[in-house]
Amino acid sequence: MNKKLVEAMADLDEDIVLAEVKALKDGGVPTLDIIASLQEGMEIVGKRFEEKEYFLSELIMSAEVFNEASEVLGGIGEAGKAKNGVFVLGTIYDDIHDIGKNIVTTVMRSNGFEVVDLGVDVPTAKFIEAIKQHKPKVVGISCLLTTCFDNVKECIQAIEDAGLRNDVKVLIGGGPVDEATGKYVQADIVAKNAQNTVDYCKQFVGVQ
Ligand code: B12
Repeated sequence: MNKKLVEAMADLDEDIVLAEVKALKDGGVPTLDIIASLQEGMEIVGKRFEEKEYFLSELIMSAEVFNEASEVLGGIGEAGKAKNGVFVLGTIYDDIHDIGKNIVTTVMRSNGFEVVDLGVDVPTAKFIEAIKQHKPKVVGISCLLTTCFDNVKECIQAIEDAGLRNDVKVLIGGGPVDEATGKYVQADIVAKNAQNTVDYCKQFVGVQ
């Protein structure tokens, strides 16, 4: 982790974040490592919000700084040829967080997956429709709100009720999601970051 970048992100110091991201990028630091530091800074933003040191305006500001930093990074990777099959991904209904999901989308595309990104606040029916239409081997559900864990559980149960659960592996991810959440919602895998997601999906589709 780059301490200066983590702290600047946590302090919402836009100028330092952008300068540091540029310096790291120019110094050849891998994009995903830079994102990991930004993500750690966002963790601290979240904690400060919980502790009422920050308010909603700071959360909004953090998203803006993160998105600007992503622009400095100039895209996380080129979309490769989609040879590894389809990955359907969306943020569960009632949740509009999409920064992490968008990173996963980009990194999966640059690793040869065709990503069908369903967006945010995605209803269960839309996941099921997309599974029937695109026949993915892996489905990803992003969830950043503990209040939405039951929605994820309901969605995975509905995939099973539709007779599709044996056809797909379900990966979940998002800040507060952990192994216990994975068990609760009956997901196959919990991924902590975009690189994990790529590794698991490659395993599932049988590529190195
Ligand atoms: C930025 C932010 C916002 C922005 C979101 C902007 C956007 N376009 O996404 C805004 C301001 C809109 C927002 C709103 C709210 N937020 Co908010 N937000 C955050 C914050 C600070 C950062 C999230 C983020 O982008 N992190 C950076 C990305 C890169 O990390 P990530 O999402 O975790 O993604 C990585 C991995 O998790 C993984 N991943 C992510 N998704 C997926 C999916 C799959 C399938 C896989 C495999 C992997 C994977 O890969 C990603 C890349 O490595 C978090 C704090 C936190 N630490 O999470 C709070 C946080 C999630 N928010 C929170 C809250 C409470 C809210 C609000 C309810 C606030 C309010 N009172 O209105 C609203 C909810 C609105 C809604 N209905 O969704 C709480 C949730 C608490 C809880 N227990 O549920 C948090 C945890 C803050 C806190 N500690 O209190 N928020």
